[in-house]
Amino acid sequence: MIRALIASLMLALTATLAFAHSENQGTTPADGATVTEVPELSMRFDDPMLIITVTLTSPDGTVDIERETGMEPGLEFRAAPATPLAPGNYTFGWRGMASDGHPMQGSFSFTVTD
Ligand SMILES: [Cu+2]
Repeated sequence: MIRALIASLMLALTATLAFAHSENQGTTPADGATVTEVPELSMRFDDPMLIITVTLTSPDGTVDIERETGMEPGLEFRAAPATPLAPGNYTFGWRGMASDGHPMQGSFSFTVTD
């Protein structure tokens, strides 16, 4: 009985913490979008997020990107491809830390066409 009570309390606590996390409010390009060019890669959050690492990958491997926002937590992250992206499917992955100190990660994908 007590064990079950503790388990449900921990579940409730976990749910509360999950809600406290910053949420990704959208990306450019949008997740799943098909675009003809990618002048900028950006992500928006509802609470400051420290973005620690980002990677852009295509089926051919990792693509160089240049980070435009710094290493301080922010509501928006911006980067740009070092060179124009060739047609193909791309996935942008990131790791960071929410303002409550929890490690976070996510990704979004898009397709570039001629
Ligand atoms: Cu958290």
